[in-house]
Amino acid sequence: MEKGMLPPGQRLARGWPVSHYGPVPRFRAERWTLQVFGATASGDTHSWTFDEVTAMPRTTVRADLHCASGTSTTDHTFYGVPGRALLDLVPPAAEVTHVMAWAEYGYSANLRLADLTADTTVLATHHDGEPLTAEHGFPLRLVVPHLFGYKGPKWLRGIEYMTQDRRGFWEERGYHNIADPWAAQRYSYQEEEADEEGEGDGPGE
Ligand SMILES: Nc1nc2c(c(=O)[nH]1)N[C@H]1C(S)=C(S)[C@@H](COP(=O)(O)O)O[C@H]1N2
Ligand SMILES: [Mo]
Repeated sequence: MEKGMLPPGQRLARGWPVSHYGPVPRFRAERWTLQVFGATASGDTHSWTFDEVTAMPRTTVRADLHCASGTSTTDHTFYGVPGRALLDLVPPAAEVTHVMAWAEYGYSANLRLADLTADTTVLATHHDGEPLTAEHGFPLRLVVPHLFGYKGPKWLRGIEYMTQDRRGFWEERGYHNIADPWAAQRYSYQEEEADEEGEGDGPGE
């Protein structure tokens, strides 16, 4: 992205500050799994250890991150499993329209299926060539660069396939269900003003 190209109402943060709700979990490899569950085509739940996740297909994505509170950080390089690859490994039932991304301590974020399969969506293990730090989501963090940061859970533990939409953690607490930063979709009250394309009129526009 060109310098200065930030979504409306966003300002550049210095460095990469840490922002999340609640404590940072400790990683215990022997207890850790990534699960894909819900409306899978087979009806089965799939579960991988962290070592198995690192054997999945990998990709590198360059991304900017936008927090709904108004700060952005730019030029991140994330490395990890493309969201698309999970769908290939565990085909969803034909009726699946949305997913819930689940993290430690019950944090969750709902996404449209197309958000998970987007080219730049990645289950990241690395940032700028190094394993993620604990504060930024080690061992696994979902990165959805085309949506506000709350759609990208740190400490990711599961993907639930859903046959209808259901609101996640911040979406239930007044934040926008879609969260497109370029449309300034910050708050759930904007959903009522949305037009048929689902575009919200954000503050300051
Ligand atoms: N598990 C979890 N993931 C989370 C959050 C959280 O509270 N818990 N906050 C989200 C929000 S609102 C933002 S803006 C980004 C911030 O990520 P960063 O600290 O790496 O910039 O993490 C997202 N992922
Ligand atoms: Mo955020």
